[in-house]
Amino acid sequence: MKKIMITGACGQIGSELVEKLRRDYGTDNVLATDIRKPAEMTGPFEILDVMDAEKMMQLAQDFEADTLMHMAALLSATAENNPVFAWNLNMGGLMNALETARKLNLQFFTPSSIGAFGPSTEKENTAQDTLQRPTTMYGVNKVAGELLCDYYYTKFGVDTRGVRFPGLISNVTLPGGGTTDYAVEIYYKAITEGHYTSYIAEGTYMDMMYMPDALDAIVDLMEADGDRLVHRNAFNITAMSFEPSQIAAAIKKYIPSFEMNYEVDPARQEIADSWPDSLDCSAAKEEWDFKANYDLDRMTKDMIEKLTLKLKNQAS
Ligand code: AKB
Repeated sequence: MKKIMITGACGQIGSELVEKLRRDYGTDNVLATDIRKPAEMTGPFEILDVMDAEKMMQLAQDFEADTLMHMAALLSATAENNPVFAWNLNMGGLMNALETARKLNLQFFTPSSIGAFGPSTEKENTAQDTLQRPTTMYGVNKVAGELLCDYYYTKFGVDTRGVRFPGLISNVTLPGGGTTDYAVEIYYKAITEGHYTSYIAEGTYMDMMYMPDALDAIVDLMEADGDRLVHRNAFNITAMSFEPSQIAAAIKKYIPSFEMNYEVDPARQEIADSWPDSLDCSAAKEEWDFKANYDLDRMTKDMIEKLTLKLKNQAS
């Protein structure tokens, strides 16, 4: 990767990915694109609606990109509220990005998700290759996306790569419209209000990962020797699996007065119930040495330190 173009650069992953790639590869070698202009951004930026195939191609060509990272997508809860728009954006955007990669011979990354599994998949230690019958529009998009990326590799030789992300937790950009968002919101509320009302029920396990591990995983996979990759586009990766009372207990270690109660949102609970409790990520370990450095306690300590500082600075 020498000249990298990113779609969805203002999103939860995109905003931090741009910063990391600019640190690693040089500011001018990373073109950030999004449908809206960010409040702050130093370095190349262009407005791009991923539905605009022509502009996507033109921007990649003008930038002389050798890599395209397609991050723009609607998350699970938003997609479920607007399935037709989700299909059009998630699949239309992905097709435009894959065609750009094919025509310009770009290395390609796009994320899949734990949402690519459904209620008939085994819940624990979910295998890399297993039954995928998701019951959400987001899941349907993710499975179709995984297959499309495989297709572009086998049919056209595009160097497509991807992971199935779990819920991602970060202290920089808030996620929007996901089912796992509670695991980010809880830290903000713990610091600002000392209290959080969880929309996910006690006992609901989902895989999670701290953003620094997610960013390292993207770069490690993109830099991995292609000859070692058997799966390419949909590697299970995870760092931890927990349910709401466990994250609350981890926060209580650092904020002893923190309290949590529950007001379950049936729509997001149904999505969470259809997803795995924990993933088996042995294929990612074997094929490109995936590892995660943050467990729940280490992440919680870092989140509370960094967020406290950030919220204090914002207030002053
Ligand atoms: C969501 O909750 O929709 C995402 C995901 C797990 O893909 N965070």
